[in-house]
Amino acid sequence: MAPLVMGVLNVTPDSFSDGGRFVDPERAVAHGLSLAVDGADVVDVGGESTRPGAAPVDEAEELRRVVPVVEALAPHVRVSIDTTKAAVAAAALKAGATLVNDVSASLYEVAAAGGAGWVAMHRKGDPRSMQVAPRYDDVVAEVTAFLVERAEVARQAGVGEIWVDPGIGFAKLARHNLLLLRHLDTLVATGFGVLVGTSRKSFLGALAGGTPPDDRLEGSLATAVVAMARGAAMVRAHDVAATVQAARLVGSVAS
Ligand code: PMM
Repeated sequence: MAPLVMGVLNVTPDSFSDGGRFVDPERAVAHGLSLAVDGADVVDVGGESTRPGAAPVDEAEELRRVVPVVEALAPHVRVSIDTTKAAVAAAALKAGATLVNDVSASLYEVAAAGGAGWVAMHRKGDPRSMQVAPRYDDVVAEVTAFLVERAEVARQAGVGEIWVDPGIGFAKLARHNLLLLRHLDTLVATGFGVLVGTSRKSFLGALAGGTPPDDRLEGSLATAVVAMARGAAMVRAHDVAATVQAARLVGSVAS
């Protein structure tokens, strides 16, 4: 089976690659629908930027950004809510989302209560502090142990669909990201579904000699293919049509 593709829909003024483009709800919904037409299996709606250095958004503002968009998209495509706030996750589930994409790896109780799936992502610190000299003795072992612990707790709490995500670019230097991709089989071997998001991230720009976010399609696809070939069952991407094509190819080669 081809790996799944989660399309990114940031309803924020300040995300690193598409910030400001989809703050207007009508434009956000139109873009979400176009991601579905392009073949996204899930559209990931986020109202707070998680990029390094981003300022926090208050709950009322985040709710105002995401709830109408989730409501409009949910009849047409599976919707995940990218948030670290329990109230936002709960409201989005009520509005029709069925997956909580949780970069804080802490909202499993909301997912359990709403009968939704849950993504646990690894990060250290918050967006303001996370790129300040991240240090690991063994990044693969540490990320894997953290995610397995979170996933087990979520399973005990009654979450039926659990995904784990190494959090590429979250409190990680380029070499940490490369190690996590190179050894993705370690995470895959845990038996939990693995989601990977490399799309347009800064380490791709750095490794390609300084390309800006909009010029990182090649690096995004190359790393998504590596992740899928190593067993990722879902990749998170901005360029959905191209990534779906790559995912189908990986699926055909693998089966
Ligand atoms: N990356 C971003 C936001 N949310 N969620 C998961 N599960 N995995 C990721 O790698 C991830 C995420 C940052 O990228 P964006 O600002 O383009 O959304």
